[in-house]
Amino acid sequence: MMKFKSKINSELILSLTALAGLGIAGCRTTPVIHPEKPIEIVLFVQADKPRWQKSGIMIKRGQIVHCIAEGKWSDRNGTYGPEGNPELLKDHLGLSAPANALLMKIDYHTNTYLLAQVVCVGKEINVTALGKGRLLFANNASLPLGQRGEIKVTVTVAPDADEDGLSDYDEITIWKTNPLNSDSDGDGFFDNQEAAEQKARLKEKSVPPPPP
Ligand SMILES: [Ca+2]
Ligand SMILES: [Ca+2]
Repeated sequence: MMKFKSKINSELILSLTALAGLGIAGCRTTPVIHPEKPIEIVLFVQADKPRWQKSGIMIKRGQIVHCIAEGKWSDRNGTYGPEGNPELLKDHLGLSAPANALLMKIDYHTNTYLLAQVVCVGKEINVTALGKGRLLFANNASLPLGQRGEIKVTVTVAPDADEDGLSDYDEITIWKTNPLNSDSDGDGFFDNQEAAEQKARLKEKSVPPPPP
């Protein structure tokens, strides 16, 4: 059963966008919709480099950074995936990160200070950027030397005009919600909550029932 009460088609969204644009023209922070499909960027993160590695990707505030990491790396204790070894918990840059885990952060400069904001850890991440800057990756540098291998990371940076955690592209093409309204049907639940709920339901259905 579809939860969404209002299915807004793309044409209507474009009309609404035009109206919204007229209504708040002159406002300094008028959000702009980017309906085009975001580009995926593939890069490799080395396991034996303890420093933050540049991805060459610039992030703006409000964009969604989707990151999928795959592959393996090892240290003298074992071989791990991007999620690391959850039994070796370390306090890393204020995060309780699994040892050897892939870490991602956005770093940006002001006039005199370097501000580092660690945004996530793990093998699949979807976060909304709270600041702008370069996207950097690192393994967990708190492990002893001797790590080797690399992990392939696929990054998609997608604009999110209403900052509800769903990209403009996904709202228009998948969820049929309004990319300028974080609660398109006005029922008090944000679009990303409703999308996550629907995804979970679809996943449940795809799992075959246990044998009798
Ligand atoms: Ca959105
Ligand atoms: Ca809603």
